[in-house]
Amino acid sequence: MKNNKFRGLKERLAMQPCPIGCESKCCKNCLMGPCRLMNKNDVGVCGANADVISARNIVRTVAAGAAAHTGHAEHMIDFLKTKFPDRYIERKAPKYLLKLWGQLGLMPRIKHEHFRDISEALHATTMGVNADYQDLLKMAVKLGIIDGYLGLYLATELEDKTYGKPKVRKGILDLGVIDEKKTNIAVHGHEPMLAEEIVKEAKKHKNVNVIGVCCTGASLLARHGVPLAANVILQEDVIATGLIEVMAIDSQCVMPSLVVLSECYHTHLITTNSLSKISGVVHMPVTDRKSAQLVAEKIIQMAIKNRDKRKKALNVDDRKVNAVIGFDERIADKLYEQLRRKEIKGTIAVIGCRNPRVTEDWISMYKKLSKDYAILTTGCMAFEFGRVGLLDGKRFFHVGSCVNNSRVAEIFRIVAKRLEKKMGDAPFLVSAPSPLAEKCVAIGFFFAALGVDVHFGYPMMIKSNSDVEHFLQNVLKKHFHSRIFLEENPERLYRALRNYKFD
Ligand code: BF8
Repeated sequence: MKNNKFRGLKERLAMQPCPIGCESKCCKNCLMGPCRLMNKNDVGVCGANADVISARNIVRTVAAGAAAHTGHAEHMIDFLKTKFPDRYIERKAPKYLLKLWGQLGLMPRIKHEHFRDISEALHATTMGVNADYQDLLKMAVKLGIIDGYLGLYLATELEDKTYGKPKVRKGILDLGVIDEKKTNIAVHGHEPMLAEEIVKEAKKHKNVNVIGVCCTGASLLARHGVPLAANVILQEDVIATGLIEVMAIDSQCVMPSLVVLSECYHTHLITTNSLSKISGVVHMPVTDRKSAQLVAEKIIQMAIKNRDKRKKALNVDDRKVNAVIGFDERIADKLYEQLRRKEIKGTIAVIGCRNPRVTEDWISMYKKLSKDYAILTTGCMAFEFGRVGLLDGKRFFHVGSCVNNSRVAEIFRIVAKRLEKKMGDAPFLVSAPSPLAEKCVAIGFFFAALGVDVHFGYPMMIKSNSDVEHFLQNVLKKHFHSRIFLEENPERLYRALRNYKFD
């Protein structure tokens, strides 16, 4: 059914976020609520105080993020019909961390059993189960470890084995990579199994242009130099060019708004992951390499046919920017040398989403900081640096998609080892100035568990002056040498980092 009442992202943003939810003082874990704590000593109907509510919300957020990343790895395992690796975390993590996590009771269960840890986090946060905010936050750290190793590391490793490692080369990005003269197929999401087949198949057709969106796009850019059209906030703009014949969706960060929008144009939306169906959208299941290849062929034929249906009035955008892309852990040695020679003070990984609620100019702040620090970047933030021409491969390094934050963790691990330090004592910071998805919070907890300080630039449930904040700063510091902190003002973070003393 045609629906011409499409309201774009900018219009929808007029709906203000709930200020109580923003501070994580809202609980809807049972039907006596939702309870909203307005005053200092308020408690919910069940008696849960602000710290318990906030900690429960954090645990649920990290559990959801970890479920998405470990789900990504699991879908790769199903797709490849391969086995879940044995003792994966034990083989990947540094020994001193395994010892520490063991002492603190944070070692995830082995093999597939980590899904039980995720389900138990949901159980623990249901009404009337765990009301110890410290214990809950410890659970969030454990989920972070699960997210990092059994999500980010495992997904990246399986993808690298199947599709190859990235290569340092020139790439292009921004909406102008959509080519008016060609048949355009957008691949959008995070799990690149179908997109990889589409890229392969498209080589047989001279006039087919494959372009990436979000992290499926970032991974194709890093591995094969496939042009990247958009990050999360530009996904609607991709369709609004009127030049996209098919958008093939796999999973995660896909706005449901695309359905109504695509009806305004000739674009066919196709979902392909059984978890990620959208009502009103044709579903073509991709479950293994054979089905991926067949669906890829079908989609290309469908796109070629659909090109004749393009409407005349098109919002063609010709912005496109060159970038140096395709970095991975192989730059660790170079960063170590730069640190040793005191050419840089440290390494900052600017990761995560581009939340349209965040209007501060973080990019200029990091540009200034890049005089003192090497900047690694992934996901939607990497796209933001690319758009303004900062991905030069000299001070700014594009390290791929969000699951490729495992490459950041590896770089940190290798550099710290060469410095003969623990990661918690090396000059590293992870900064997510504009988080949007639960996955981004899970990644933050992973790096905190590794001992790396983590900055968030948007109030992802970290309320100032609370016991939760105290835990995330001081208790983490004591055990891991890390802290998770909120700073919404770029200038303040700049001043703090310029004179930062890494201990
Ligand atoms: O995994 S950065 S909005 S696209 S969640 Fe999503 Fe956030 Fe973008 Fe990729 Ni990552």
